[in-house]
Amino acid sequence: MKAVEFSPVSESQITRAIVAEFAKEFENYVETEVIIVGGGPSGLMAGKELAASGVKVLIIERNNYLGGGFWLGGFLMNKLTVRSPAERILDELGVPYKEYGKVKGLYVADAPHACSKLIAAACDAGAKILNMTALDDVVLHNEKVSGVVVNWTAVSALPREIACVDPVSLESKLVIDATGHDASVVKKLEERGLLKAKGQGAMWVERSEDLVVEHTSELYPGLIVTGMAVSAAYGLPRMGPTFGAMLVSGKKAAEVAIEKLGV
Ligand code: 48F
Repeated sequence: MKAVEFSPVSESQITRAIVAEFAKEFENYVETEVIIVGGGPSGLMAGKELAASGVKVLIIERNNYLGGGFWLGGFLMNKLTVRSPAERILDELGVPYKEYGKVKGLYVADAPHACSKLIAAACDAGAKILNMTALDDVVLHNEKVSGVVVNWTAVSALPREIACVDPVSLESKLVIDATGHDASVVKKLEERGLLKAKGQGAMWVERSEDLVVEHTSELYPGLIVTGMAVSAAYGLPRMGPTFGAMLVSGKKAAEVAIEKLGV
């Protein structure tokens, strides 16, 4: 290999590049059309679809990594499954998969491959991401969810006595709860007696996926639910390690948002 000479850039220039670009983007996204809380399969899918339709969309994720439960099929095994017709979304994302043995309509794909393709698709479409950022609360104007209150994950993870740092607010026309089983945004409304989440039901794969998609909707003015947050809100059965409904529900959440925004 020939000697490689990198451009002569100093430490301070690198720091300035990070700070300046982050601040510019953050300032731009302090007000946005849609905020998605949770960067798992349903949130990423909703973000991709919204951004592809020209909607200004920000995904908030408390972890450093995106993808939620989509990196693993289940039980620490990195093969994920989808049931028909969700393989069409794998086609759209360019994820290779195969039908499992003689079980018609059950497809298997490599989870890291599928997850990285979905993350790339959301970014390529133009969705912006704030990772290491945790939901602290909702912004509520005239009984409508109008944004989120967030803090750095590192700050929210520390005990109150040593991290008394006020969070900041981001305004949006709509918020999508894509926080999975936690249904974190829904819980903020429940804490105030504004709605009652039914809690997740027991496992029943055959019913669960259709029901999650069917119930993907605006749960409270300004708040749309998608993915497993739908199950937690409506008391639907869980589905375990199969992901078709997460992808289809993310698509439907984007459609609901687009209709509400009148785009
Ligand atoms: O859990 P997650 O993958 O939710 P999903 O999109 O998909 C569920 C499936 O993975 C699986 C299943 C069915 O296939 O049962 O579990 O509904 O992704 C949720 C994301 O939200 C983030 C969390 O780190 C994860 O990446 N999240 C959760 N609470 C918060 C949050 C919060 N308070 N603030 C920011 N991010």
